Amino acid sequence: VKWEKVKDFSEIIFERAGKIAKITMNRPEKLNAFTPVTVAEMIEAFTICRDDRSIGVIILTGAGDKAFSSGGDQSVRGNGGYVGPDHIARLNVLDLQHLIRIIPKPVIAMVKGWSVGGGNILQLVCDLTVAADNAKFGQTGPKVGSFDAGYGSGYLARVIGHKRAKEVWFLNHFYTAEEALQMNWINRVVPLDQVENATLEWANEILQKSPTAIRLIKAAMNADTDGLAGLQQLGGDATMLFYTTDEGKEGRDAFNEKRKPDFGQFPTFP
Ligand code: 2NE
Repeated sequence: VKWEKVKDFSEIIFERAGKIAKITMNRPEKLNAFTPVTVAEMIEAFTICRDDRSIGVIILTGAGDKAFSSGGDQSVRGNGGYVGPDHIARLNVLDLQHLIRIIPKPVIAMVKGWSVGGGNILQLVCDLTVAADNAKFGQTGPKVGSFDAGYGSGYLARVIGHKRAKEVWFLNHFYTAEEALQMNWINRVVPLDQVENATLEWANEILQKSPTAIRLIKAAMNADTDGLAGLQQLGGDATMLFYTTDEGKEGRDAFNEKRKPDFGQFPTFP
């Protein structure tokens, strides 16, 4: 596959090949630990993917073979969050997690090497995970004075079960790709040299399916775990579809034409 750069960034690489976009955290010397800049760039790239109708699937990965991501860069952790060039301490990775949940297109994590801390939560919130056989997964927060009490714990418990999620967080062990697969933490394990092909194979299979069906399935599954915020997303999708119907347009047109709407002309389905 031939990747073409979409836009220049300093701490990520943003490319596409046809309808597939690839966002790569690019700080391999720190095992792709993220700073506020890395996260802001990822938010921008995901937002471009969201708005671009010609992109159907997004792959999130890390540069090199040693790591997907080792989480928040501890060397820029200040008082109350991670500090970037604007000197503001922030946890903008939480906004990125939410964006990955609501973006109405499948996001596939392609994991090579370490998937740790806040980096592993990014893998968790992706819709699917394809891992290389050298991948290792774990949460280190309590070792380094941190934790993720949002998706990192509640959603992790939904995915791998409460006992396992507490084990992960209380003991901070690392798990091999095979072990993570057994725990239903990830979807698929392949040899390292085949991980990109395997990920692309799934992305291309998904691209053959109805994007609206996939969008609604993603929103419905997330609504089950995301409470009102999830229902808002699913409800927004219902509104979007309703806007495309003659019944929806009748309400808009009647208002603009200063007449009474005639909704009686439309069928009600059982
Ligand atoms: C991942 C792990 C176990 C790998 O160990 P190893 O021995 O294979 O590599 P090494 O030598 O530790 O790492 C290579 C270089 O990357 C840096 C290291 O300091 C080292 O740099 P040099 O000594 O060569 O200069 N590096 C690795 N991870 C880093 C990080 N997160 N921040 C800054 N530099 C990092 C091992 O590297 C490890 O345990 N890393 C730390 C994992 C961690 O605790 N991450 C933060 C969790 S908290 C979080 O992410 C978070 C959250 O909980 C809530 C909200 C937002 C974020």
